[in-house]
Amino acid sequence: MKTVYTCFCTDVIHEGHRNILKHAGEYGRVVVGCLSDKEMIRCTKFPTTSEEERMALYRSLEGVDEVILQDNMLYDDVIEKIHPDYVVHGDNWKEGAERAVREHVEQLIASYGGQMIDVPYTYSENVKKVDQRLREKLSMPEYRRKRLRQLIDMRPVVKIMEAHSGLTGLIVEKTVIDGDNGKLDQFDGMWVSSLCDSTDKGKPDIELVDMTSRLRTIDDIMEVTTKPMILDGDTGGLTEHFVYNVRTLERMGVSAVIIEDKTGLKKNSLFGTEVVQTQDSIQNFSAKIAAGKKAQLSDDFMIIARIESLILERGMEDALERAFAFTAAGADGIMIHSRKKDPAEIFEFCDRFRRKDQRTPIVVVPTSFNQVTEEELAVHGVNIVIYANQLMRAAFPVMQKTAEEILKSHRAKEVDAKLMPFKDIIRLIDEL
Ligand code: SPV
Ligand code: MG
Repeated sequence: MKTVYTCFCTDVIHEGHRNILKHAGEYGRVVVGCLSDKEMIRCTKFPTTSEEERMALYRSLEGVDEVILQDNMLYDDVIEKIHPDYVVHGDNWKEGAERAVREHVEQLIASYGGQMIDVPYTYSENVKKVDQRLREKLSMPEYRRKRLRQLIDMRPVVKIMEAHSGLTGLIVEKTVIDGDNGKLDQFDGMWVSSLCDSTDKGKPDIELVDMTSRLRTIDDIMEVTTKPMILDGDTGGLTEHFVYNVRTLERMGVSAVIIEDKTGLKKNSLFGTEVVQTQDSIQNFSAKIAAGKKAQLSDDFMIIARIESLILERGMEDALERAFAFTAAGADGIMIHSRKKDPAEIFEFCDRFRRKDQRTPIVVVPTSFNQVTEEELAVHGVNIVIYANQLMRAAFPVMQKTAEEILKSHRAKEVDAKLMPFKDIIRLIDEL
């Protein structure tokens, strides 16, 4: 009896999966692989059920002889283990980012005479509806909110990209690449930066854009995405206001707010000591964190304390003292910021913090020290890397140049070849 293998990477079974099983059954004994959580999240599919629940679901299906866990999206582990005679998959993986995976699997099984079977993908209304419902489920506050904590446990480093609108949110949500190790890769979530949110509104980053307006941006992004969101909460404002905002953010499904230990008129950290900025006292800021934690209703929401000592050149000892004090006050994570070109002070902070605290997540924003890789940061104990402003900085010069060129040419013909056709942009946008 031949062995037929197919990998499922879903929480919900629809007629497309049943069709695959039907085809598979015609070739031999059907083994279904359940893609592990850690690999599933790299393919833009976040599980809403556990590996055990998914395996039980697959086992219950007609035409399934055995279910195993697949812990490598490139199939190496299962192929080595069961040497399937056939690998069956929907033919949608012949295109897009998944193509490289298919090619890899084809090579692996060809080495011992195995064959690929590409079943025509089921593009039915019902399949579309099931996929859509799954996405909608993931966008619900209770699923989205807890996803950041889940990712911190699952990923060597959680990769967060800035989004300041529905469209940039969609870019963060949907951009998938064939990574260097042949595996698919993507961003894990979004950072709603005060700098980019303010800049997009043509305003300075001084807490002038108020919470109502920030919530509007959050909602715009949330309406069209499912990935977790970290809000740049500036100083958190008055403690009396912060406690209300914590509740609002939780209710909306935001996963974390990062507040910085500054007080008075906040200026962007990238200005450092070139402008007047006042750091809050350890006591006041600890009280703000503690009040926020007390106000919080869900278990998943995170309040992360951002330390500005290195930005304001107050020294490493001050940064560390604050980190331990803020953690003791209840902070769920520490963000350490620096505007040095070199990551040395960030590494030193992380190493020294980790000597005493191996558990509290560390967040960094490598805008200035941008030569550092995610892997190097992870070695020093960093859990979350935020790319805080790159999408906005990428778009702005191109928009400005385009405006200048149209003015110069008195028409749009000259710029047109450099622009993306609108039909390619709207491909990102889902229709109900
Ligand atoms: C932001 O993105 O608004 C930040 C990070 O707070 S930084 O601009 O580096 O201060
Ligand atoms: Mg900010």
